[in-house]
Amino acid sequence: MMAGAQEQGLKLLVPRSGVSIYAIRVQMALAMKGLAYDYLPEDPGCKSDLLLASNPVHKTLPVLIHAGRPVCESLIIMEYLDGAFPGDGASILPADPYRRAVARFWAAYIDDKMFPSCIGILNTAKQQERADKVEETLAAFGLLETALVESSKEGEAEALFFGGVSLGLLDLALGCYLPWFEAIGRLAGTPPFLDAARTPKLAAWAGRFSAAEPVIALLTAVDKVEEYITKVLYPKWEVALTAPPTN
Ligand SMILES: N[C@@H](CCC(=O)N[C@@H](CS)C(=O)NCC(=O)O)C(=O)O
Repeated sequence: MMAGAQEQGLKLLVPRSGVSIYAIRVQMALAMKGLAYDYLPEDPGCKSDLLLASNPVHKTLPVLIHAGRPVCESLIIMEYLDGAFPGDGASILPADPYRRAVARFWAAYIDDKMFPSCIGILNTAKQQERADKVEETLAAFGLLETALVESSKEGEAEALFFGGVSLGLLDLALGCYLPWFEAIGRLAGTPPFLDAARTPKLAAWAGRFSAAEPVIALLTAVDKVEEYITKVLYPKWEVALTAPPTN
């Protein structure tokens, strides 16, 4: 148990692998708020009674339990932490309602469209399908470059992050994927998706994000993600990873 966890009554159920995008973004949010919690690693292949009782609908991790009440879905957990602990640490959501709406919009886009396109590259041995997924992924990076430029127009002149001068919801939501984008690119043999020539602002943001507190201590190493994809997720994508691309 981490110091102070008992007073807050916070427990976090996470996958044992340590590479979960969704768990890590919540851990970053907890660190930004300065909140202590009990860290409860789970084996997703053997779901505990606590997980099944806490998240009976999706049965996924992470789950936050606050004073005995479960909160599910990583983006919702991050928002909950901001609302439930307004006076603790840094704010995660922008104060301005419009910026909040924009951050939520892009966070949902990244989870629902951008990452599925990217990981979809490994999910097919068909050359055309792979090329389409690469194209979709690059287009998503282009859209986020524009979103970053737009968000800096809305905010402070010195904006370094989507959240402005400090990290916010969208920074954490996107940033947790950085090692995954890199690992997928390596495994698929594509040029890096994040390219300083194509998306200069986003590339610079990624550098700042990866070096920021509390990200630096929590961001997964690319090698670890690559190993997880090949060793744990590998059976699912055996064909795609072993067969040469076909038409
Ligand atoms: N949309 C969910 C995604 C959570 C998710 O996919 N979690 C994975 C681990 S990273 C999981 O629990 N997988 C086990 C399963 O789907 O049964 C969130 O943001 O929390």
